[in-house]
Amino acid sequence: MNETRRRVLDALADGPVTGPELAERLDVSRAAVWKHVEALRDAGFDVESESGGYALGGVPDYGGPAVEYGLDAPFDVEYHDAVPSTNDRARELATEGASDVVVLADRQTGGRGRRGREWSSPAGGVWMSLVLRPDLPPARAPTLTLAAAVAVIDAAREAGVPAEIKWPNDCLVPGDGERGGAKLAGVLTEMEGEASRVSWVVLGVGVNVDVDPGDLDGDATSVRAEGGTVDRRAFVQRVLERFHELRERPDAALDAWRERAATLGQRVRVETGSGAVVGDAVSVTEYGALVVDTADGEQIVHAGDCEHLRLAE
Ligand code: BT5
Repeated sequence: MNETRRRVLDALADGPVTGPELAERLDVSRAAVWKHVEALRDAGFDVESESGGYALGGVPDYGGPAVEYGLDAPFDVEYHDAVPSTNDRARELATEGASDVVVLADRQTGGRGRRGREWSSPAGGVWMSLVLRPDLPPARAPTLTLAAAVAVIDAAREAGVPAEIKWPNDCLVPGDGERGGAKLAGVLTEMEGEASRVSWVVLGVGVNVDVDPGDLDGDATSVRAEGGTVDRRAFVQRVLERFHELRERPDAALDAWRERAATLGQRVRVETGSGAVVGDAVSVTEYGALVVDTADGEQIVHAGDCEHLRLAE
C-alpha cells in the first residue's frame, strides 16, 4: 500500500475527518484524497461519510490491503484470488529485484510441496510466499525455514490449535496419524545465490485455515477442523510479525524451534537423497540440520523426509 494511502487510512481510523482537513494534513489535493478514499472502498474498506467527515467503519476480511492494514512488519502484500503457485510468482518478483514482498492467494491451481510433490490449495487456505534478501551465507538460509515454522506454530496456537513442528518444516497437530499427527502446514524454501552470499530466498508457507481436510491430500487437518479461530487476516499478520521478529536472530529462531519441535527425542527415519538414516533425533545444528544418533554413530542430516517411529527409549 502506498504511503499516502496508508496515512489516509490511519486518519480515517481516527476519524471522522473532512476531505479538506485530510488534504491539508497530508499535503495533497482534495481530488487526491477522493481518489484514495474511492480506492479504499474498492478494496473493501467501509469508508463512511458522515456530517463530520469520513470515518472508517470496517476493514475487509481478507486481501492485500486488509493484511497490510494494522500489520506490524514491513511487508507489502500482492494478493491474487487464484494463481498457479505463489512461490512461482514470488520467484518472478525476486528475479526482478523485489524484497520484503508477500505474494498471497486465496487459491492455488498448481501448489507445490518439496521434491515436486503436489500441495492441495483450495480456496480458504493461507497460501503465501515471502520474497527476502537476507544478508546470510547460503548455509544459514535454512534457519529462515525454521523461523517460518515457528511463526506458523505460534499463529496456530494463538488461534487455539495445539500444533508442533516435525523437522524440518512440517506443522502437525499431534494424533495417531501415520506421521504422528495430521499436517496443518508446510514450508517450501527456494533460493538463489553464490557460495558466499544469498541473492534471494522465497519462503512459501501453506496453512490449512478455513478448509475441509477432506479436500486435501495426505493426512491433513485445518484450523477449522481443529475448532480453532478462523480469521485468515489475523493469522497471516501474526505469521508475518513473528517471522519478522526472528528472521535476523537465527539463535533465537533455533531456540524457539527446539521448544516447539516434536522431533527431538524421537526415534526417526529420515529418507535422504542418499538413503535412509534411522536413529534417535538428538538435536539441530546452528544450520538447522538434524543430528541423528544411529547404530553407526551420530549423523548430520541436512535435508530429507522425516518419519517419527516411536518415542526414543
Ligand atoms: C511441504 O511439502 O510441506 C511444503 C508445502 C508448501 C506449500 C506452500 S503454499 C504457498 C507456496 N506456494 C507453493 O506452490 N507452495 C508453497 P512436503 O513436505 O513435500 O509435503 C507435501 C505432501 O503433503 C504431499 O505429498 C501430500 O501428501 C501432503 N499434502 C498436500 N497438500 C496438503 C495440504 N494442503 N495439507 C496437508 N498436507 C498436504
